[in-house]
Amino acid sequence: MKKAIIVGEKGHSDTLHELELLLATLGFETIAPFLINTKTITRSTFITSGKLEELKGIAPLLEADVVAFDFSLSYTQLANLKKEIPAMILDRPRIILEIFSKRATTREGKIQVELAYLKIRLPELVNPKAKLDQQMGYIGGKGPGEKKLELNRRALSLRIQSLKKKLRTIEKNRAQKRDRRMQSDQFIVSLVGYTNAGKSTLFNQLTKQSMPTDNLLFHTLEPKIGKGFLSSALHPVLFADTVGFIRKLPHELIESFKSTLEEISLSDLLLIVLDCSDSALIAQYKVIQDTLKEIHADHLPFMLVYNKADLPTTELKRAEIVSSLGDGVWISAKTGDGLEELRKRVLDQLFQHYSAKDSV
Ligand SMILES: Nc1nc2c(ncn2[C@@H]2O[C@H](COP(=O)(O)OP(=O)(O)OP(=O)(O)O)[C@@H](O)[C@H]2O)c(=O)[nH]1
Ligand SMILES: [Mg+2]
Repeated sequence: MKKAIIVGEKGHSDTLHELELLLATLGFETIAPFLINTKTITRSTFITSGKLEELKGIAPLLEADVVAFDFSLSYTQLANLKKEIPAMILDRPRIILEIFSKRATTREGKIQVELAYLKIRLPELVNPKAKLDQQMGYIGGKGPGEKKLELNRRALSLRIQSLKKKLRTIEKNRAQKRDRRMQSDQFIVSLVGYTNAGKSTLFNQLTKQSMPTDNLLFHTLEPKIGKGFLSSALHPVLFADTVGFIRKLPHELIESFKSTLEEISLSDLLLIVLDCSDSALIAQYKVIQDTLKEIHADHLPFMLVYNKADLPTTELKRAEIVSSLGDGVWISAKTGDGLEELRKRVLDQLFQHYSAKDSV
């Protein structure tokens, strides 16, 4: 397993731990944190020259393969760090992009990732002499499209145009499917939330499908829709499993995935799936709210689903969570506990909001 040093901000253990999970998803083991003070960041190397000296010494000593920054670095900063430190240098957007690139399976997903990739790496791609040398298979090696490209700005912008065009065609098809769904009078209930909260596990329970689930971040990339019953006497509703949210999701990725994400805004109800065993729950909820706003889905009726209730949380902790975030249904998607109550509450909410729509 390759070894990583993670560079993060003092006092931000939650996001550092998350970076560790992101790296683990890529098969890197975190061997040491390296804490810095962001009040002193510099334009040329991000960290101060003193910190850089320290890092230059530590990286080879610990035999680190990677130095991963829990920040977004400019191309110049990355290139300068690369010159000084004998290890692969990565920042958070590139790590997330790398995971997305590994997860994309549909044609649309692949195009969306390539678009984000080209935008993020544009400065270095058009400047091949100063190119950051080989990093991971995708990010630092040959990216999609890069093989075929003359690395010049004109070729790149042509490639970007052509990808956008392809994406528009796929989007049109998807819009048609979606319109048919909207006309079918079936309710659409979307499962949204932070990555790894248990959305796919819950989706599988509700729809009897078998979406892959794993203790990895961004396991689900492309949305999936499945039928499920709220009561045996009623019509099915459509449940949608969606890509998880995360803090500092690269803007280029949100842009590329916007059309997929915006489908969430056409739901009749959102189930906000929360991992109640995660100590960063409250910060995660804030990210969920911000992301929903960004994809224009913050006006929708929603219900809080406190998942992983089988894991230990004291009653006091539960009371604290509810007083900070609000009332919700406590479930375990893993054991199935609380799912009957959840179905009942979903039904009630749909009735309450849409009693005019007569399919339930
Ligand atoms: N203990 C416990 N673990 C759960 C529960 N629900 C999900 N998990 C575990 O949490 C991990 C993530 O579950 P997923 O369903 O893949 O989560 P997700 O929200 O779809 O994650 P991404 O698609 O990666 O964003 C898996 O290891 C699940 O087995 C639960 O109720 N209890
Ligand atoms: Mg999932």
